[in-house]
Amino acid sequence: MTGEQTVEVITREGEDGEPAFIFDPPFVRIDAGTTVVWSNQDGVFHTITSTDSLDSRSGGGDTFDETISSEGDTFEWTAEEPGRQEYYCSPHAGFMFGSIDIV
Ligand SMILES: [Cu+2]
Repeated sequence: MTGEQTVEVITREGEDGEPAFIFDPPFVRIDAGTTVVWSNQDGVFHTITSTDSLDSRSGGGDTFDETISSEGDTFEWTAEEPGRQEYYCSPHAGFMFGSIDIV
């Protein structure tokens, strides 16, 4: 998804063997300077909490830690530096997470 000004990631309920809730798409590759817009589309309370490693999906939040609790809520974050930013949803940390590759 490089070459875009903004990229949208939605929250939705899982289907067909997916976890109960997911970020869709869970993994994106974008350019530095692109804005990621998370959009709550299932009306379930979610957070978008940054983490240094998806292996430890607790704590974190150093880069961002936002709540999108209702349908239509959004959170925008602009990727400034190349690298990887991983994140998860705090109440659904066991299965709801994503990763942004910034090139
Ligand atoms: Cu969640």
